[in-house]
Amino acid sequence: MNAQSEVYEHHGTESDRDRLQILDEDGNVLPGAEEPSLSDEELLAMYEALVLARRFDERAISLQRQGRIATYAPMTGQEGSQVATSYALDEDDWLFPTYRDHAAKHVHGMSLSSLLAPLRGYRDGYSIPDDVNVMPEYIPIATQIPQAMGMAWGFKLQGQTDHAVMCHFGDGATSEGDFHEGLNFAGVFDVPVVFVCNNNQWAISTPRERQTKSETLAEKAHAYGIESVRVDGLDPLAVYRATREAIRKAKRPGPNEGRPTLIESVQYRFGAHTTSDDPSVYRDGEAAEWYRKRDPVDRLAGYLDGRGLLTDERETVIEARVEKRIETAIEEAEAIEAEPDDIFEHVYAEMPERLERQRERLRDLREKYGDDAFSEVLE
Ligand SMILES: Cc1ncc(C[n+]2csc(CCOP(=O)(O)OP(=O)(O)O)c2C)c(N)n1
Ligand SMILES: [Mg+2]
Repeated sequence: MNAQSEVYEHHGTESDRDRLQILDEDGNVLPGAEEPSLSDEELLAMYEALVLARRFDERAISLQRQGRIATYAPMTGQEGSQVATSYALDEDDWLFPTYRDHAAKHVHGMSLSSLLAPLRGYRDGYSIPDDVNVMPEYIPIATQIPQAMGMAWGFKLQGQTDHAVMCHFGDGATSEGDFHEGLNFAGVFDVPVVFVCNNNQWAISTPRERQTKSETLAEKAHAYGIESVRVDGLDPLAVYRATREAIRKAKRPGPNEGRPTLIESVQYRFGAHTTSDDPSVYRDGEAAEWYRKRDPVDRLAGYLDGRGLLTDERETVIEARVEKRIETAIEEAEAIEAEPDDIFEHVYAEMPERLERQRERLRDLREKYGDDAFSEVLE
């Protein structure tokens, strides 16, 4: 551990500040907390989506280690918030995700295999089916914020008040100009957009305390005349309630309605930034322990158990169904033939000579050794 992480990685501090919470760390409803109005079926479906996300993440990391997919951004610890925010959307609403929002994308309509296909180099992997309102994931930090705001503003100008737009980004994104421009514009023009800041405490190796001197990220909304809410991002019911209210507010006509909201969802990135990162170099496990005790999957399980909804049999059925769905998704994604030449396409209108030379070199190598040789190297 280096000196910097010693200073900045203290547990609890972030989450001890005010935040909306419904469940305690074991999944009991806190005194005076208001549960969202979700049916038993909806709660169980949400729980199954959480289990699916957790297992998918484990499998995806393992697939990357086996050389079967490219670099992957893990989401364990953050899936409770992802699932809950997407559950709060209506079907016609739009989602602008980042590279980490696999579960949010899936809950809003992307198939599991389509989450894996682009990571296998499939050229059309990032294209979105016509009936799914999810933008391709954004890798350049914060660029989705003005774009999401723009789409929502467009809906407003066209009088399409049945659409809201939800935009995900991380704590690191709040230091980008795009964040400030997007929020300012949304505030001035009453744009029906919901900004969800997934504060997982780290932007690769930069801790949250080094990102800003602001006490919370939610308070940044104040400068732009936008309402904000700070929510326990490991409490799926609290996240659902906060997001649902923000979506309703975005769509409600009337004075002070049809307005944007900034949600700061306080989480922790349990794993590495991506499969190319080693977090042990810049942080120790202490803070993680604090958050792990509040694991979103266990907490929702505790809540369902308390309501008599989660029997052992039901758990077994859910696990089996989830395993099967992931297995099928992997088979589907691996059945798609990717064309290695495609990595050189669609970047330049006219391919520079440098790239042409690289493409020729790859073609020569493939001809000489065959594609199986490449798989062996990866194995
Ligand atoms: C404009 C831009 N600058 C730098 C990067 C390199 N980069 C990739 S991820 C990342 C950290 C982002 O942190 P955060 O916004 O907190 O999101 P998280 O990865 O924690 O979900 C950076 C700096 C990038 N992708 N885009
Ligand atoms: Mg982050």
